[in-house]
Amino acid sequence: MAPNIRERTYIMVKPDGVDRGLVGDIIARFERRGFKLIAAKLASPGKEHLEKHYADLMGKPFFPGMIQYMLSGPVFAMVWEGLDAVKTGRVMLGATNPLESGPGTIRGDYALAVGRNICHGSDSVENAEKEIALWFPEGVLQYTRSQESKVF
Ligand code: RTP
Repeated sequence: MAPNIRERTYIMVKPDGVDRGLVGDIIARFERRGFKLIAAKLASPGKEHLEKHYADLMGKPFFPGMIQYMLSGPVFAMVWEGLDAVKTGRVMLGATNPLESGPGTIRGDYALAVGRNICHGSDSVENAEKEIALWFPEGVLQYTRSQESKVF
């Protein structure tokens, strides 16, 4: 099967990442890796929207605190496209618990606490599609970069 160079993932800088001025660094990491930015915006989602995003975790003991954290300031929502974007995006983020994240990953470089772990990344292609539809109901851009057709 031909490699899917159009796989998409939803990446979101959480309120602590925006507050600490890490948006530019996180964008730069995905750009340098070779992914293509196809949507981005600063947003202040409400409780209902966040509960939809984290619906799978409803009922977990940390859920109310996590929603409060996500409501504490704006988030920076992005869609990145490229080969293996979902899995590679998760590798670039590091483990959910920053203490288990290696250096060179976003969480491994900038975070210590699971409850303040800087960034979200979709965990499957199916969830990526759902999250992109939830955060970008207006749609995303389609364009071709000059070098991408020569890479594969
Ligand atoms: P995310 O959805 O934010 O990318 O995180 P993830 O897939 O790596 O981890 P997940 O299990 O989906 O957890 C979502 C977010 O909930 C917070 N959390 N707190 N024990 C705790 O206090 C705890 N466990 C999870 C984190 O912010 C985590 O990213």
